[in-house]
Amino acid sequence: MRLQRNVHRRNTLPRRSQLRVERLEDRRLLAVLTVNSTADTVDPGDGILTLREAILEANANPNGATPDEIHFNIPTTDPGYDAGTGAYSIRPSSSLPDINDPILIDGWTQPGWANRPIIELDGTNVDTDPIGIYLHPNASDSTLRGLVVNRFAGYQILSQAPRFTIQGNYLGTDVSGMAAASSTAGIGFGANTWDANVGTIGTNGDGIDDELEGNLISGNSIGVSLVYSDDVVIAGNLIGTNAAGTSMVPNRVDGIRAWDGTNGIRIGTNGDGPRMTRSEMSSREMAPEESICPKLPE
Ligand SMILES: [Ca+2]
Ligand SMILES: [Ca+2]
Ligand SMILES: [Ca+2]
Repeated sequence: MRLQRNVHRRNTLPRRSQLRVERLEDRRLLAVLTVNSTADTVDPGDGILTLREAILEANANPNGATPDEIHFNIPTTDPGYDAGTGAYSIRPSSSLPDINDPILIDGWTQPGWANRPIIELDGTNVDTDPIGIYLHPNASDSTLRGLVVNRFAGYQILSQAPRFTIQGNYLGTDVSGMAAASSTAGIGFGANTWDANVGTIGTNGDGIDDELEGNLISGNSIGVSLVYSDDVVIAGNLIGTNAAGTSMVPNRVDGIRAWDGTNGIRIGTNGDGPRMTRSEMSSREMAPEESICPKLPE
């Protein structure tokens, strides 16, 4: 219930905030913040930068529409590193700060990354307001890339920010991408947008890194949920399968659900690119039990 209340609160943020006039004196150079620990501490003087600290710092540095960037360079000596999986697991003890300024969180920067995400954000220990990453309406033009986000009972990712990009992530699976690692408590959505117009979930089809930009969104209750969010493209993803696309890791209720008040959704590409047919494959062939609801009745 607490989750619902908090989400409701977030969903009733004043629309005026999206129309805030940018104050030029607030513009600064973008910051690149390199996370070097899986810890969840906030201690500016300890010589390590945690993801929580990086988000706080990025929020505190208003930078217009040019995102700050959060990179990763976590050593293999970190206790969150698993040599077996090659992944680095961040297990916050409470939900991370809301992101309220444009951001690029880029898991592709972690040394050892090789075409699959190895930075895991694991919600096992988050009981209150369990959202992996939350983009506040003021965090427009943000990109969340190359992360494994799992085991949050609410949303792995919740975006209320316009012009968002969610790419190259595993949402709802373990770091191997071969098994579900979601929460069966709560609602357990993969990527949810709410009043977040214009966005890309998956590839942008520009010919650069397009295949890597696809997300794996499996093992959730609903994989992708769109609420009051117009003009969103969902393309090049694997939804309801394993990372190899060889077997099903279903989203238990729906693969993609576009709720009422959502218009202009495109699933798959417009056909003028060289490939990016994985969304179509996953929804039509690999997981035929998954449904796509274009518009639900009120
Ligand atoms: Ca620190
Ligand atoms: Ca910032
Ligand atoms: Ca691309």
